[in-house]
Amino acid sequence: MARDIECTTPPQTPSRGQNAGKAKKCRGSRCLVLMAVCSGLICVLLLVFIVLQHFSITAERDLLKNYKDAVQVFNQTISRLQDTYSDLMTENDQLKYRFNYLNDELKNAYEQGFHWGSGWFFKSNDSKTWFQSRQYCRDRGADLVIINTEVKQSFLTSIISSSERLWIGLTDINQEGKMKWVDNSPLKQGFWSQGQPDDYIKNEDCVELVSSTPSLNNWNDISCSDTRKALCEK
Ligand SMILES: [Ca+2]
Ligand SMILES: [Ca+2]
Repeated sequence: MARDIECTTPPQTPSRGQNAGKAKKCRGSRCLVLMAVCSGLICVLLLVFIVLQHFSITAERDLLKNYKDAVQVFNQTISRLQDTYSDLMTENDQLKYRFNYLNDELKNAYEQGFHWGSGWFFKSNDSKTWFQSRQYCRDRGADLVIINTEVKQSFLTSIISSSERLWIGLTDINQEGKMKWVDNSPLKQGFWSQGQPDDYIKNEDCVELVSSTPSLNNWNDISCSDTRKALCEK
């Protein structure tokens, strides 16, 4: 303070040498103050830099930990899904085996005749005309099958071999375009193949079931004198 006063107070009657000494002293004091201020500023800046670095490193560490946790959860989920997939594949194989076994059993039963609902179904061994096939069924106390529900249509198609074409008990031989079942009831719901019945060359009055086409669209009218095996229902 005293030195500041000395530096700022103008000399009263100084000699030339005294003035030069005092000016030198003042410049030295100012340099020291300036250096101290600069040092202080550098320290503050360093402190701020260290604090910011600390926060930055802490944030990165937290982020890395969160990332590791997420990767661990992800890996655990993948592992669980792989286990579940493996179990499902095993179960799927078992169900396929079971399905094939039951399907074979069902088809064997079909070859010999089988019960479904309240009916007994069987087919003839030889291909004959519609009337001969109907007689085959009647000789055994049955008649050509009547299919009047979607469930029955789907079931019978599923059990018939995929390459078979069988007579069913439907005809319009008495009046063209008026399909009737063998019990004389009119057709209410048909499961025709696309474009059928077409009464091709006006000579198709009896109906076959073609099992190779979609289960709800596999009927076709053909000539009654064509030969097919009979699908009988008792
Ligand atoms: Ca016809
Ligand atoms: Ca036809």
